[in-house]
Amino acid sequence: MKRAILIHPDPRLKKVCAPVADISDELRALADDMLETMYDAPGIGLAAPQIGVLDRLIVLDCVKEESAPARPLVMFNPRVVAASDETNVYEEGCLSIPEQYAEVTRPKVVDVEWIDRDGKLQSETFDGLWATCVQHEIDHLDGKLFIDYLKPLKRQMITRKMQKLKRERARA
Ligand code: K1U
Ligand code: ZN
Repeated sequence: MKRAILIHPDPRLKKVCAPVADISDELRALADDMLETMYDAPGIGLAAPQIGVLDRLIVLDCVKEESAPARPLVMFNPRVVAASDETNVYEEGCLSIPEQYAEVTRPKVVDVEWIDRDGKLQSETFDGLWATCVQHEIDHLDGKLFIDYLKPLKRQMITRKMQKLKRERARA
């Protein structure tokens, strides 16, 4: 089932999410809903707080080529265990901040550990767009948005645009 994506500013997007204890069928169904919502948007990632669920759960699929097979990843309790000194600048977007983009600098390569949908501990090294996206999604679990990396004036400008967008959507 497709879920509604929260738009910034929303207090739920500023909360630190709670770790999940056991991987239940209910959590697996939530992950499936998040993948459906992400692909429909379309996006390359989604974090549970973006649909109002304050659990440490993210999904991502950064395969861009139409001809390549999809690679949906579901990560419970993901954490960056190592990060490169080398950084990468990427023009990021966010499904909770539609049509706003800005350059963010992050470690280029990260090692991430997480629990998969079968309850198994996984780890992988991510580079390039995958590394940017997984860091962006883990930030969501800590109540952090990509605009928090920007100068206050730019962040305020984007926040005001989103307040206006929300007012317009509420009227429609
Ligand atoms: O977390 C989110 O809101 C999803 C976000 C992830 C992200 C994008 C760019 C850099 C870091 C993280 C998005 O998916 S925004 C949409 C987007 O980037 C995209 C949409 C369709 C095709 C390709 C990219
Ligand atoms: Zn986002």
